[in-house]
Amino acid sequence: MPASASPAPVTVVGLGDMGTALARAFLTAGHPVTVWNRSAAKADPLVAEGAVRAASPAAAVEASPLVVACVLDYPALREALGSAESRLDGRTLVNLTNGTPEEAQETGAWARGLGAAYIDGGIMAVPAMIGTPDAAVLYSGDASAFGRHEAALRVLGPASFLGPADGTAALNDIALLTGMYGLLGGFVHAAALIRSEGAADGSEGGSVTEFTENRLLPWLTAMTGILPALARQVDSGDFRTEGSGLAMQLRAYENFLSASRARGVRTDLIAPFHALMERALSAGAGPSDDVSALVDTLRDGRG
Ligand code: FVH
Repeated sequence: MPASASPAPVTVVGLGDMGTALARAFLTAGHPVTVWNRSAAKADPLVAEGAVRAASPAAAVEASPLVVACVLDYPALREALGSAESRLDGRTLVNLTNGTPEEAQETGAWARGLGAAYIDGGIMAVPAMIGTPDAAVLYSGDASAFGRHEAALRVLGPASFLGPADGTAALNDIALLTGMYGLLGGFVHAAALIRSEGAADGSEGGSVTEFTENRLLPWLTAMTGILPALARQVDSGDFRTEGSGLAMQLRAYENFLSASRARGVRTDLIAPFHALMERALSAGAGPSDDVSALVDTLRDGRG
């Protein structure tokens, strides 16, 4: 956007927690904002802040060259925009709804078939972070449409364009979230172990707060440092480690399982990793390979 140009009109479809935060960020940045939500009352606070309430999805789409949608899921998106199909021609649809790469591809084909440019996105933020430097948003799809609307999209937070394939942003979004849930799963299991302390004699379990602040956080923070080396092993196919071979890790992991069982802590979260290590070793991974070798074993599950 040239320095002198005024912010372009934006339509936001879907005013749940996230859609409301998106619309508010556009308003704060001075964009004329038109909003539509299935439950119309959710637009009231934004209208009080200067947004225009569209009477229908079609009117919402017609109002702006840039339509940002953020609803529960892709079926909801198609339901929301179904009656606006004839108005999408010439518009850019930026879909920030969480979904699979396959859904992104189908939706991209649908939007292009209606004459719209399509950009799919993944929001790596909670609503309170929108409009701040902490709100990373991933995009992929129509590169020239992204270029045309980049200034507006940067209002939401730092924007990364990952390439022309509709599904790339969704795949990266899901990979990042599965990485996060791995971390959360590890926390849940570790906390259950700490709470189990003293359970046999009926006394109160250990303090998870004390454990987390003094030991878990420093440990995990230090351990994130090994990820780039593991990533290089995955990319190169050379999984050999100088420090922590799979055979040693498998033996230690057996202790994690027995100590958990002895304390009545379910192993649902950690047992699959043990099974994967066993599978990798019996499928030919070397005893001195690192856990990076498990990536190939996991990918055998394709199809
Ligand atoms: N909130 C978050 O922390 C995360 C952060 C990362 C990205 N996610 C994804 O963003 C999408 C929307 O999430 P949300 O937090 O806004 O979700 P809700 O507050 O539950 O609002 C849901 C909106 O979807 C509308 N909606 C649902 N079904 C339909 C439908 N069939 N037709 C039209 N609209 C529909 C709903 O409308 P209403 O119930 O108010 O009438 C809300 O506007 C989501 O993909 C997250 O995974 C958020």
